Amino acid sequence: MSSVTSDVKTETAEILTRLGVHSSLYSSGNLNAYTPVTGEKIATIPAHTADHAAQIIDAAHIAFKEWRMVPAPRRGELIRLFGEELRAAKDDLGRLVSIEAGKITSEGLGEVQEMIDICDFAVGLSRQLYGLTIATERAGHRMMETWHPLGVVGVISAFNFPVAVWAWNTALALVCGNSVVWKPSEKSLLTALACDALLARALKRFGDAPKNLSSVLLGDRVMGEALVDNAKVALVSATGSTRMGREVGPRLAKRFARSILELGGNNAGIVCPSADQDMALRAIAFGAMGTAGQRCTTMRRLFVHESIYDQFVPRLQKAYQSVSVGNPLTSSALVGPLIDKQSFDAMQESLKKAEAQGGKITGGNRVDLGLENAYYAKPALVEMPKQTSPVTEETFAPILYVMKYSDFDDVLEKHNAVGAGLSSSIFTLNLQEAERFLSAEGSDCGIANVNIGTSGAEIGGAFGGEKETGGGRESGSDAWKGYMRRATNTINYSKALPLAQGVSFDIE
Ligand code: UN1
Repeated sequence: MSSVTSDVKTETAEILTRLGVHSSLYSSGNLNAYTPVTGEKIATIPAHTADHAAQIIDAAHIAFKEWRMVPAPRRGELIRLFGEELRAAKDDLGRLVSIEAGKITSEGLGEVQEMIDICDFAVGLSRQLYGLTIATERAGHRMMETWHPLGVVGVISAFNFPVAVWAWNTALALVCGNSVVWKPSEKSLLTALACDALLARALKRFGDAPKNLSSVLLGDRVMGEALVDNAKVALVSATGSTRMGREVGPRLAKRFARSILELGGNNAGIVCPSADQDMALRAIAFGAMGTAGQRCTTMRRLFVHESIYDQFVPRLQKAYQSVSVGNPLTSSALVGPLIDKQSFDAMQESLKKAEAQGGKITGGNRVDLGLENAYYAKPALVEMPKQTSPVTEETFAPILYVMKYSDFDDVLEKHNAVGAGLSSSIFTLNLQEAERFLSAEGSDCGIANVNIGTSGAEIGGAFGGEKETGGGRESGSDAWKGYMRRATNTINYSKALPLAQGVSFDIE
């Protein structure tokens, strides 16, 4: 085992060197970096203090003041260069994501691709920060909207998408004229150092960007609090649990700061009588077992129509039994490790509760790879008699609760009867069912799909969800507006001063 460990550790150091991270940044300090692949410590990193955080935010604010006056298409050039750096570093950064988050190779690479995609999107956006021109009721007047940068944007990200979520926020924030301070998860510090180094390369090639345009805050929740409570931080975009959001949201609201919250998900699928079952099977397998169930968008609940239940669910069980679980660095397994023991324990706890509620479990056991501190688990499929706890809560692990339904209205109601509202999908070839699912009385989630799973969204759409998911939107569509402030401008080019609403106020 020690040779496996030292292999991973050595490879990590080699990757970090190639990505431009100096060894002094990860060879001593009070924060430990682990790999869930072997469960071993692979680096130690110095933590920032609250004083450092205040200085970093001050410096970012100075950078913002300069950056906001740089023309947006020129700001886009920085992101274009960053996209080039990411393309060149894709294999290394993807591998580092696999090492630090335990993702299988194609998902590690896919995450970096998501960064590249958002860079392309943001470059185009840098020439499209449009405002409206609006008809006015007054003669000789023009009314328009102007979009301005906001200030320092704080990004708080989670371990499970350690690089892509930062990139969604940073690419948009920077083309919109903001500076960025990032507090990554304590479980994914090395990928954060790597992203910072790659952006530094792009900044160097760019030439004249202000110093401290983008920084990383390394540490525990105190660093997150430093961002949340600092008046110079205009917006905090936070990804994590609903519990975290319940703390962050009100604190930001108290000082009238903006927030983009992307919190828990309890995403469901509905398999209707007319569904293409082969397609549904593949989509559900990826949605529920992919990334070892550690996506915000992971499918966690499944409703199957009673007329096909006995045909479809055994096929799903078979897929659960045969899915390969293994070391993502040395095998072609489809499911890698859980992030840590805490996560494995939470999974077992939920399975125990489900069993007590009449759940019938397939899988869910620990897979022994001879690595004491690594937590590999067979994904669990649990047939539930009813949607009781723990089905109604998010457990960040590969558990799919399956329930039978008979009536479409009833299943829509059950679908929406949980706190979270991130992603959802329906499998049907029936147009009425599909359209009703997407209608106002259908899915109440931020993402609603037909004949594809709940996870794996493209960057072009706005990403986020309703209710306890927090309501924020990141990534594509017009999510950029969340990173800017809108000014309504009215210009009078007449020689008179007509007042709106016909008000008269004539002084002598
Ligand atoms: C997350 O899990 O926080 O839609 C983000 C998806 C990915 C993003 C997930 N594009 O699954």
